[in-house]
Amino acid sequence: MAKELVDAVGMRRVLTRISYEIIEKNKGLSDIVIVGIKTRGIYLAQRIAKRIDQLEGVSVPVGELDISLYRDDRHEMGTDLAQVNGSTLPVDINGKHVVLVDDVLFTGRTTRAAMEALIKLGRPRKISLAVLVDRGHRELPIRADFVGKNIPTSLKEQIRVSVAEVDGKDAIDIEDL
Ligand code: 3GP
Ligand code: 5GP
Ligand code: MG
Repeated sequence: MAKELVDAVGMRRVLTRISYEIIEKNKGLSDIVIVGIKTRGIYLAQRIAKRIDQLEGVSVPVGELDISLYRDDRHEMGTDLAQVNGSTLPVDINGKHVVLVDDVLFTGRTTRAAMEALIKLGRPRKISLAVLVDRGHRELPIRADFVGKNIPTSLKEQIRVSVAEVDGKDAIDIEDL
């Protein structure tokens, strides 16, 4: 059974807050590139960029990374391999501050793979991480700089992130596996 934790209005507020935090920590915004991770992170990245433009009048470039997690058949921790399938980066990331955006931060393996992909593409001055939800259970020493919601979960639960562009609505739900 799914339980809604955040509705569309709440999600807009969270993304607005993250946008303000990115603005606050990056005076000028001139060397920022926002990079969304695979499906839903891409739409969240686009929304943050749009909000920053509305608030500051600065058009921040948005790129995309496609990272897949290959799981062993057993659904256990420590068995995922994160692999990069593709990327579209609008600008050279050398010397830039890249803000990675993902929907859910869990073990940290996706973020690690994303950082490796970025470093192969260039030498960013800095990499930050923004996530809509941190559900805990890290397996690597990775943390997010900008967190929408901290939602502690058990391994028997999962977070469902819905975005209007893909799912027809905006919401964050928690459900039992
Ligand atoms: P996303 O591509 O928008 O991030 O992995 C495919 C989808 O399944 C993901 O959408 C994600 O939202 C959802 N999902 C739910 N639980 C998990 C999980 O534990 N691992 C991964 N990789 N995806 C999950
Ligand atoms: P990690 O690599 O940190 O284990 O997992 C992060 C990636 O897996 C994110 O891209 C996210 O989409 C997906 N993921 C992991 N756990 C969940 C979850 O509970 N809900 C959703 N929606 N995605 C998850
Ligand atoms: Mg994701």
